Amino acid sequence: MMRIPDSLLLGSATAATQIEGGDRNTNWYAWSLAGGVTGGESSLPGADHYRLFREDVDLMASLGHQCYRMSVEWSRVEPQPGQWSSEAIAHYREEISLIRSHGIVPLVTLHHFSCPQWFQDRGGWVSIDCVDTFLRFCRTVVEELGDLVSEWCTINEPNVFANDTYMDGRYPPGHCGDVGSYLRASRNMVLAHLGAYRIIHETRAQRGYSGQTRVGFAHHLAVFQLARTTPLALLSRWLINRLFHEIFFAGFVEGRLIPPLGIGRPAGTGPFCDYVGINYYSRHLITPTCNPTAMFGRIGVAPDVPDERLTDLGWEIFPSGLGDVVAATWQRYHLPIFITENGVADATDSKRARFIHDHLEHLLRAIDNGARVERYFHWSLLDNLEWNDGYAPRFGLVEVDYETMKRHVRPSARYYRDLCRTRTLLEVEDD
Ligand code: IFM
Repeated sequence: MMRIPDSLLLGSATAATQIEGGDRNTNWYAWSLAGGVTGGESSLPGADHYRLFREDVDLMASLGHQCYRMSVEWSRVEPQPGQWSSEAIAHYREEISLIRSHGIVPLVTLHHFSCPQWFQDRGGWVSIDCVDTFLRFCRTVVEELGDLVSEWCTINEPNVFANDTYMDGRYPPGHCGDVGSYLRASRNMVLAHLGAYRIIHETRAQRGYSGQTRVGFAHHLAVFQLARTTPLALLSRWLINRLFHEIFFAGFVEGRLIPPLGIGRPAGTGPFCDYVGINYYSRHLITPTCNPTAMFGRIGVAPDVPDERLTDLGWEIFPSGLGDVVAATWQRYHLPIFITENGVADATDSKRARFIHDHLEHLLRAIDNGARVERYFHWSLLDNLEWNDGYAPRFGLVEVDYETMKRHVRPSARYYRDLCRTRTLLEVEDD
């Protein structure tokens, strides 16, 4: 059985809007009221974590987690432009202190798909002053929480966010095929990351906060597969890769704007990232199209993938892809890697333990081959609001009964707990 090196901390990840509940200031509240979530569900209940956070932190500690990725909700901390909520800040201070009291290392995300409604009303990530507005929020959060948090994630999955907001219409304000906004928002998020990187380092240094400051972002990396390697298919994959992966690697990690985002180095010389965060879920089959509003390719699943290798959302389970994206990212940058997300929608919990085992197996092989991977955050600690897909997809190690908000530890969470405790990739007992 493979050993899990001590340098790799194992834990779980969540995001505020998906679990906290009770926030009417987030843009997801209005979006859900307007029917943006499947079945007319509301963002309001979440998993009631804002109220139950003490219980949830105890739960993650009892499950042996060594690190925890969470986000702070911008709309709670800054309910009106430039007005800061002392209640929200005190809440997050209490939650993070509790996490640390269990010896769990927190990683805090500053932007995870949601924003205050007022920010969206002003144009969101395509507005003229969005970067400065976001940086004002970042500065306040780091001033208020920076003594408790040394590891930060500026922006979660800028590629998925820009795609689902401006190309696919799934996230508020729901534009479809708006290539101009996709590019403008992506460019603004690059600039926001570069500014936040500097602010977080400067603020923590000026205030003498302890712990090594580490700032990165969470990049969603997909494996793209072609049915046939025709010249058109190869071109299509190149274009999708450029628009979905490369412009963000260049911007966030290298501090470079590359076409079609722009040209140049807006923030001088680096570094611009202390680690690269990878969110990995699946492999996608690309069918070429000449349509720029579909990024020149339609994404799907190969027809020969059997049911047992599909998640409840119909995504292919493809564990070797994690090893491949980690190896490629390590080769390219030689920066520490955090697996900021990896998980499966699996309501019956029949696939999750095997999913964890197989992905970790490929991750450990990549580590054996030299990649420096320091965190693995399983997505997710709890069942949660899967954005426009509502509450039906179940990503949690811990099941949430949405009628009672009671938590039930799934068998896979116990399996994962045993990995955390034994530091060994234990075999899965299949039924
Ligand atoms: O739930 C999301 C998360 O918010 C971002 N990454 C992918 C997850 C599963 O779709």
